[in-house]
Amino acid sequence: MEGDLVEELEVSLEATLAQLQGTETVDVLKVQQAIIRAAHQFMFERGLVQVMPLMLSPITDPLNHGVVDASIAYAGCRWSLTKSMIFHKQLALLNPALEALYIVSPNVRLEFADRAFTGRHLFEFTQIDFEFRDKDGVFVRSFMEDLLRYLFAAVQKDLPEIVSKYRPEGLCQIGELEIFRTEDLEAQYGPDYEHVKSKEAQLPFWLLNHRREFYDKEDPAKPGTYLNYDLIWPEGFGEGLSGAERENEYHQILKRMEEAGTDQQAFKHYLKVAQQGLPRSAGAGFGVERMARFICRIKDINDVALFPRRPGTPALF
Ligand code: ASN
Repeated sequence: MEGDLVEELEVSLEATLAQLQGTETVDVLKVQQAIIRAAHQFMFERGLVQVMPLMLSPITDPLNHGVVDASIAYAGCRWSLTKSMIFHKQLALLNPALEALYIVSPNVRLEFADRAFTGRHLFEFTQIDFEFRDKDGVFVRSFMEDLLRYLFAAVQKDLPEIVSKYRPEGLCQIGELEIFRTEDLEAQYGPDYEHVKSKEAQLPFWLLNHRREFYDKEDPAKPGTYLNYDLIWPEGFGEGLSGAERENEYHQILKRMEEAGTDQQAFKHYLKVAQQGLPRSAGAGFGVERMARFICRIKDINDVALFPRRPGTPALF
């Protein structure tokens, strides 16, 4: 599948320019701007320090699904384009003066063509990624609910015409969000549980316990389950945030890497630091484009992007 294209596409210049000049495209841009502006303000008020994004690093998120490799050789080292700054978030917290941080983080994930028409995948996107030292999932979820309330209020206040165009009923009220576990939903709805539940939901909800990357902490009280959480948008818009308490103990990281088949050599410096002691932390990251897509009820985010980045699909600009 690697390198497969959706079709042998003749990407037309006319269609590309028509999309570039579309009205909805600008609505989405304005919503994204309002989200980022309000997120900066909220983070500042809550004392999170902004860390600048990195686009290249010797280590990046291995993800829990395959993507096309995006790495280059430079200065005697192999650098990967950032898939997420998860490890940099943990490492930054080694600085005792940093207790909580956030990054407006551009990520590149060269997804395969099977994700071309999910409606929510761009192979370049921006996530607002944050991490707290010595906090747990309960804290992070409550923080995110406060942030969501703040962002929705800001978008509603700054862009009333856009909100009423796409959501005449107004943006949903965010209280304490419902919490579900993957194993319970799977038992109830079958393998497509996340999508089915997202479609039937009217409000965002939390989904706990996903089996995925080695850095999400395994529950010591219930091995084989994980202290991670996704925020799922309702109305079928699907996953909008993922986060976790982190695996920070060396032996546990090694065990999880072995289970995941991670190349430990590639992480040798990270592992050395983990051996000396990584801070206990928890955090999450949410996709800015996905939040805007939900707010504007856009079926496919790539149809309203100034510069589409549809998985497995060529682009002109
Ligand atoms: N930002 C996510 C987290 O904090 C990781 C990811 O984007 N894969 O867990």
